[in-house]
Formats: sequence, structure tokens, C-alpha cells
Amino acid sequence: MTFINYANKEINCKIVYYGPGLCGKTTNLQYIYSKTPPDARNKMISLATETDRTLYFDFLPLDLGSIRGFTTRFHLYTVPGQVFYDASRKLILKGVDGVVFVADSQEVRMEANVESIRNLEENLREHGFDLATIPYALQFNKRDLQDVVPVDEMYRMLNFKREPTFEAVATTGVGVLDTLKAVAKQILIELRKR
Ligand SMILES: Nc1nc2c(ncn2[C@@H]2O[C@H](COP(=O)(O)OP(=O)(O)O)[C@@H](O)[C@H]2O)c(=O)[nH]1
Ligand SMILES: [Mg+2]
Repeated sequence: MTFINYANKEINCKIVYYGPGLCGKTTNLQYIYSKTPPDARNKMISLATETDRTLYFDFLPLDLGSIRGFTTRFHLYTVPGQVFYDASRKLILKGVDGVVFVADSQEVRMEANVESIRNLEENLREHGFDLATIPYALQFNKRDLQDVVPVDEMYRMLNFKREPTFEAVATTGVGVLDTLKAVAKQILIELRKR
């Protein structure tokens, strides 16, 4: 999408946090929100469904510089993870500029991770996007827990195109900003090509 606002010289980019239910998408967003200076962000908005929430907020990162005099504003979204919310997951991908896939490192969630990446690929394709080319980062979250799958094994199982990959503990913020920066950087490279 990359909505350009000429009046206030802002480029608007949309980043969607994707992944299975309870993998830590909301926790990622909450951490980023807490680390963004209040004057650089807008209110966090929660669109509640019965059992899950879609979170949204936008902010102006201070350290990313400008493109030909325009500043970039990032709009961050989470999707509901449960299988039966596929319609809203699809909708949230409309006009997406970049995706972070949050994988749950617990052994018992590997199947859910694999299924969710397939679902992401499919839903992107329906909007005319391709996971192979869209700015993308992969996060292995919950590294603090017991019974987590070794990182190299998760990489073999989940990496799609040798995307930048990060170990994370979203509850304490480990790896959260690095993941965001990796996808933001790819989006800015794409924008500068235009
Ligand atoms: N131990 C641990 N728990 C986490 C981590 N990230 C998220 N959680 C917990 O996992 C649960 C689901 O997280 P949430 O962000 O709501 O998942 P979402 O469904 O993907 O939005 C919450 O209780 C979080 O506190 C992590 O890195 N380590
Ligand atoms: Mg959530």
C-alpha cells in the first residue's frame, strides 16, 4: 500500500505480525509500544473479537531517517491466531508492506507454526503478494521456556527464503526491536528503489 501523505510529508507503511494463536504477537506490539516515546506514537487500538484481539498502533520511528524529505510512519498490526478467524486475518493483510512471522518455539506448537506460515502464504497470494518477495522477518519467540526446539531445527522447518531470523523473549523484549528493524529496513530499501 505505502500510503503517501503529501500534506504532512509522511510515507505510511503497514507491517503485520502473523503467527499461530498465543505465539506472542500482541506481546511484541506491546513491547514496541512501551519503547516508543509518547509524542512519536498514536494510541494503541484494540479491535476485540470474542476470544482474541487485533491490536493496532502507528508510530514514527526516530532513527530511520527520511526518504527525499518524507518521514516514514509505521503502522503495526497483529492478527487473530485462531484457525476460525481466517477471514479477519486475510483482511488485515490488505495493503501490507512487510510481515513479521512470530513462531512459538515450544515443541508442541511446531505443527501450528507450519500451518500458520502456509496460511500466510496463501492469504498473501489472495491479495496479489508473494511471500518470496515481500519484506519479511522470522522470529523464534519464547526462547525462555522449557521444551523448546533447537534454533537450527526451527530454521530448517520454518525458513522460507533465508529471511533474517531472530531469537526472542517477547515478554522481556529480547529480540523484539531487532526483528522489527529487520523488516523495516527491507521496506525502506524497497521504497528507495521507487
Ligand atoms: N514465557 C514466555 N511467554 C510469552 C512470551 N511471549 C509471549 N508470552 C506469553 O504467551 C501468552 C500469549 O501471548 P500473546 O502476545 O497474547 O499471543 P498472541 O496470541 O500471538 O497475540 C501470554 O501469556 C504472553 O505473556 C515469551 O517470550 N516467553
Ligand atoms: Mg494477540
